[in-house]
Amino acid sequence: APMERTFIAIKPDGVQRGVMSEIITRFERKGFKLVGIKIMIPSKDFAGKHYHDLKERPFYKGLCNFLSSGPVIAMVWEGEGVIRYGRKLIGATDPQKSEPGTIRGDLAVSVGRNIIHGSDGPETAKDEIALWFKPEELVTYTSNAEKWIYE
Ligand code: DAT
Ligand code: MG
Repeated sequence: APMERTFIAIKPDGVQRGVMSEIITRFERKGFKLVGIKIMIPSKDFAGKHYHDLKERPFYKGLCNFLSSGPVIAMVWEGEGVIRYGRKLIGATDPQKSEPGTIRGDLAVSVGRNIIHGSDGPETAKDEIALWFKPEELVTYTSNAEKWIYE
């Protein structure tokens, strides 16, 4: 898989529950590289933009209100296959259906409080990174471990 970037956010429930380091650790241990990170409280309008694909869903308003209810850790992670594999690390949308071993499977119980967001494909990754980060907020660097992670 080619080198790619994905947008990952720890939602207000994940921040409040004190699992941000646990989540970062899982991406880091896998071998993915953190290239952007910040903490912010998104406005409702901003949350609406982030979730615009779900505008017609009955839970849209509640979802946007929730995302803007407290601090969010916004991140960009880089690596081969990170978009698809990031979703694997996160687990199914409904934590009742997420496998044990996944972030939602291990750390969450209900769909409206599933603690983390991850881009679902190359297009959304591109759009979400552009929405949350200015280009100069993302860093390009070589990790010392890279030669031990990639052939
Ligand atoms: P994901 O976050 O796994 O990409 P999604 O994009 O379909 O899932 O939905 C975005 C978020 O909306 C999801 O993380 C939690 C919330 N959500 C999804 N389906 C829901 C439902 N049936 N009831 C309440 N909230 C829901
Ligand atoms: Mg989604």
